[in-house]
Amino acid sequence: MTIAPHADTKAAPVPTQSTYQNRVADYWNAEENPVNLELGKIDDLYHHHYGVGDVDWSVLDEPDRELRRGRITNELHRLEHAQAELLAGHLGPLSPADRVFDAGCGRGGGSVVAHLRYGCHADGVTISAKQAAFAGEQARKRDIDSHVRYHHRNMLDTGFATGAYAASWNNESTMYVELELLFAEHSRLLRRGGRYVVVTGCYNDTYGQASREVSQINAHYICDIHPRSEYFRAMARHRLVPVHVQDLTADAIPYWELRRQADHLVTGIEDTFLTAYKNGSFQYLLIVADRV
Ligand code: SAH
Ligand code: GPP
Ligand code: MG
Repeated sequence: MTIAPHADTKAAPVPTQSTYQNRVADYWNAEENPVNLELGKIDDLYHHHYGVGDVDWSVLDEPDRELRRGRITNELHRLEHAQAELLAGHLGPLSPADRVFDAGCGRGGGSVVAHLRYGCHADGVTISAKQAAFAGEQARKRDIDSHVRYHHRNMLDTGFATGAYAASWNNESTMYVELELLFAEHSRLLRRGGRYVVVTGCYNDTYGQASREVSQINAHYICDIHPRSEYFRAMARHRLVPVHVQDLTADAIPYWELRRQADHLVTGIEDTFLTAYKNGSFQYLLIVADRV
């Protein structure tokens, strides 16, 4: 007797990982930064990306220290959420019958945002077993676990069904993988006419090579920030044709200006981001592409 596997599962949940990928998983299994957990607690949307848009600087005027901290936390979360909504807005139009793939899903906020917006099915993939379990628990608590699922897998080798996805994205997760392998997998998973969206930090080719600050960010997160050019080269090789490109660098700076003043949340990387953005070596980028 043969047992038909469920369309989007496979026997071995986590394929062979490199030593590097094991170290990345260790980082995310251990990560408990207040800047991520305290923001997520506000509305149970846990994001592991930064934020875009103007800061409401009046939050700093609050004289009571604890209230001021609370207002700063809320404001940073508002800016992170704005980024999640910006990305999600480019995935559509989508219908509740559609399926989307969240590559490098963290604690799961992005897939929840996409589901709430479109009613679609979502598969989020993270290399961290702890994050996948955390995100799954959040989906159960919201009672959306029939639609939003999280998997402890490698986004380069998901085992999901070919052509099954109407849209897919990476929100700050491309710097952990080789882009050629990543876009090959997105291209395989997306149906023809499907939509791919990436928000990422990249180094600016016009600067030359990676700056000291870019290298410091790499060391901080154990990642490998790619040059801007590499995105377009690798997408073109994998039938992903850009339809919209937006330089979000100027929109990304206010978030860091506020975060550096959040003494209850800082991690120590804030000034490095600001220097990198301001010296022109680093850019925050949105790319929207069609799978042709
Ligand atoms: N997109 C999420 C999380 C970004 S943090 C958000 O916006 O909130 C980077 C994520 O990439 C982490 O969840 C990490 O586990 C994941 N990641 C890194 N390398 C991966 C790989 N090879 N396969 C799957 N996930 C990976
Ligand atoms: C995740 O955010 C950070 C990354 C995926 C790595 C680097 C991103 C670049 C754009 C270079 P996080 O929310 O976990 O980070 P933090 O703890 O600093 O808020
Ligand atoms: Mg964060």
